Amino acid sequence: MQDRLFREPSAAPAGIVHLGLGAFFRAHGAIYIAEAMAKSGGDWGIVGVSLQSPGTRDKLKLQGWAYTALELAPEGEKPQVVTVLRDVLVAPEGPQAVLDAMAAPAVKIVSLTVTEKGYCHEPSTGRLNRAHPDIAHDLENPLPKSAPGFLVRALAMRRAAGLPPFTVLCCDNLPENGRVVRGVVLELAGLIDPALAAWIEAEGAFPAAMVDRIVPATTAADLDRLEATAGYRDEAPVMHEPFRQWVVEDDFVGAARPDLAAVGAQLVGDVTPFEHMKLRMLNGTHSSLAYLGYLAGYETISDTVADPEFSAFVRGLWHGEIIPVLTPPPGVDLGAYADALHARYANPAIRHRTWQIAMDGSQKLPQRILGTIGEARAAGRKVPGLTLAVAAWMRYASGRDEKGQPIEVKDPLAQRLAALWRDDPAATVAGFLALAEVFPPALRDDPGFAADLTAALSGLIRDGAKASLKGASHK
Ligand code: CS2
Repeated sequence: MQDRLFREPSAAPAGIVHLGLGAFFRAHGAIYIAEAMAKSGGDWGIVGVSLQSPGTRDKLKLQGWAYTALELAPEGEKPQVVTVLRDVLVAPEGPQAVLDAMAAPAVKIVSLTVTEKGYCHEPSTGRLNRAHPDIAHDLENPLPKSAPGFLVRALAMRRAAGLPPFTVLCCDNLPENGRVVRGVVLELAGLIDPALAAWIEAEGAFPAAMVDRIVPATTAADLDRLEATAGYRDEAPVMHEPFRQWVVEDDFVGAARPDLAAVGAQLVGDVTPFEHMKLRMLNGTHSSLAYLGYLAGYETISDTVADPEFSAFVRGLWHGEIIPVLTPPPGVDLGAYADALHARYANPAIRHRTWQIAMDGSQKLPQRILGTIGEARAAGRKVPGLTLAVAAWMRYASGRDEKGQPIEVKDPLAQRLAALWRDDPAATVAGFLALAEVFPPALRDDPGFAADLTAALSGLIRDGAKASLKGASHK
């Protein structure tokens, strides 16, 4: 047995550049792509790009870009060595090298997992946030900082070189993610060079995609455990559940893509119903459990749903609030989907921290929770559970837990959110509801919602998260 994981990197050209080389992509898209190449061939090796820090690159470099993906099932663990990466670049160290990689003739696809906030858009409208400091920078400088900036500048290089554009494949948890990234790219390109925007609009492709796999952050204990069982040291493994799903709109420039269908991805004409189902049923309840579970003192999602009251609460969210206003994708039974989600959450091998999921609530709530609330209220339906979840987010964002202890709130709006907290719950609710980038007009202008949210927040402050579940549960 070798001491450290190492594989000789392949010299075959890369067909994909991936922006945002976090654990999720390495445990999801990269594995599908590696399997598709093994099955059907093609030069689809990946150049990974870290947009922020060199940590992942430094570790993977020692391993020839190889890493272990460790499947965590209730019945045991299964390692798989993934060798699909050809190189890893760190954008702040060398933005030109990233642009050159994206403009290489062999590259057909640029995929992205840069998290919700990485698109520099306004979550409630989907439009480019021109006041974003990175966008302001990228408008003035040819060497970008933001993901939209890299896409636009690299597409400009391709156009100048007479190459076709690459397909932009967004793999973040945004509704109609292809349309959103297309919108921000066209808007930014239009501000730089209207002819470039017209070319991208005519020639480009921005397929939508629904991505799904639960990937908790890797811990130091995971590294040691893997070393003990696998017999080698891997400094950058990723942890994931057995389940995976990838539903992709089949719209690629020149139809050039890995044979994803051969390895279980679904290539469809319309991803929207799959996206809605996943964002609202999975991510919506994930966030609800994250805020309420954290406030109730639970460290992980599996700990949270092991509490029978939380288990009943989340089933109530699905059956009483979310499913009634959801159109199922063709052939999908939403009740069975909910049961499968519950089993995935309960997987004790996955230590997915409530704190991790609670991150960036201001960017996540609109598509995960607020859309359902808006549609349910418009249909005259009560949604006490999701309303309680929004109140729990507000309480969490105050930065103090139920025992008065500080919470490390990670959110681009963290400071503004904390400053909205008042002694009077109605005033707190009014302050939050005024956040136009989070709350859609229909909820901002709905006095009934403000009243329900105020009642939920008052109860949460008075009784605590766990005791508040009862009043918000469905039979
Ligand atoms: C989670 C997601 O961190 C979060 O916000 O809700 O990362 C979730 O685990 C994935 O979307 C599952 O596919």
